Amino acid sequence: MLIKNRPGWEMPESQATPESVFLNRRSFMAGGAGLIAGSTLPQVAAAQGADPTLDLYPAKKNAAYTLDRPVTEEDLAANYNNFYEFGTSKDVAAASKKLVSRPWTVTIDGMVEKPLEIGFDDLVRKLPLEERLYRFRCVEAWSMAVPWTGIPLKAFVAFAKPLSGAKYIRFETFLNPRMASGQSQRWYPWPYTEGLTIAEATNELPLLVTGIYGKPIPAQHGAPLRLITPWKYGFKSVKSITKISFVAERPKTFWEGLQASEYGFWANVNPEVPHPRWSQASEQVLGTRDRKPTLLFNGYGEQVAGLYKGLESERLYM
Ligand SMILES: Nc1nc2c(c(=O)[nH]1)N[C@H]1C(S)=C(S)[C@@H](COP(=O)(O)O)O[C@H]1N2
Ligand SMILES: [Mo]
Repeated sequence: MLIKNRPGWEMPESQATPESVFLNRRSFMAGGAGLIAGSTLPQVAAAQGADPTLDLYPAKKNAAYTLDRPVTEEDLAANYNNFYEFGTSKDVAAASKKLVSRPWTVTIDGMVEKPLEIGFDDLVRKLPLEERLYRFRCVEAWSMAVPWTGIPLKAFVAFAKPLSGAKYIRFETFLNPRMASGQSQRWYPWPYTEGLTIAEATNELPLLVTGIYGKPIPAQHGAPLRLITPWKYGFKSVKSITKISFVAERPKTFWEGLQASEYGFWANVNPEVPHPRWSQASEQVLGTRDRKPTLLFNGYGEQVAGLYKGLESERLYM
């Protein structure tokens, strides 16, 4: 199962051949229809230039996760993003199309039984996928509510088989300034990294997200694989993950590296602890004129409050 592929993000864009182009060429040489007739669904999708995981959507809905507000309009969520690799404005959807998300290799390493490099399209078929409605809260005090499709992180951890010494998971985004011009800005500590404790990672809430609105996730939301931790500020939800490492020490995150006085490791949502630049007392709901009061743990206290017993002396909320 060890797949050694030079990841697309290590090559200049001009040299990277997305799998869809390769397969198109093959199906053309084989006479197109002939090849498609004997192929599996994902092969047909890829041969047609579509996402090779398209057949997995829409995934089964998990009805346990409900909302107290309407779902944010898809277009709105897709055009108001934070993805600093492609620019620091909210208008990065067009620029993020430069993201080459196939082929995409995920490295699983550190303190695990067997370190692994695996193609994203293989990984996603080895693990359960489901759709959940979650509220999402950025530290800039805007919020949205969206249907994510993903792998419960807990199931991924079981798949990775961490050793007992592993206390944290560290997530890392690609590093390729030729593909992502924001990464030429040297004052940022690229690549983007984030982390969770193993206890947080094996809680029921975090999702390794592969889709949104019942479809494979588009570039601007962090294709092909990103994290979602709905009780934490949005910056914990690292996009376009290429490496997941199990480690003994608390990893230093991208935002801590940039400004440790403003951003901590835990970053749990709390209306009573302001960020130096944004009060967290209320949030602006995207697409509405509503300002809603912020809830402790973004309303997910029932699921996660227990994780922080005995840690009250730590900077849990920023
Ligand atoms: N790699 C990477 N991941 C990232 C970011 C980023 O700039 N780069 N921004 C974070 C922030 S601040 C937020 S609010 C969310 C935004 O996710 P969305 O654009 O899908 O709504 O992504 C997070 N993950
Ligand atoms: Mo954010």
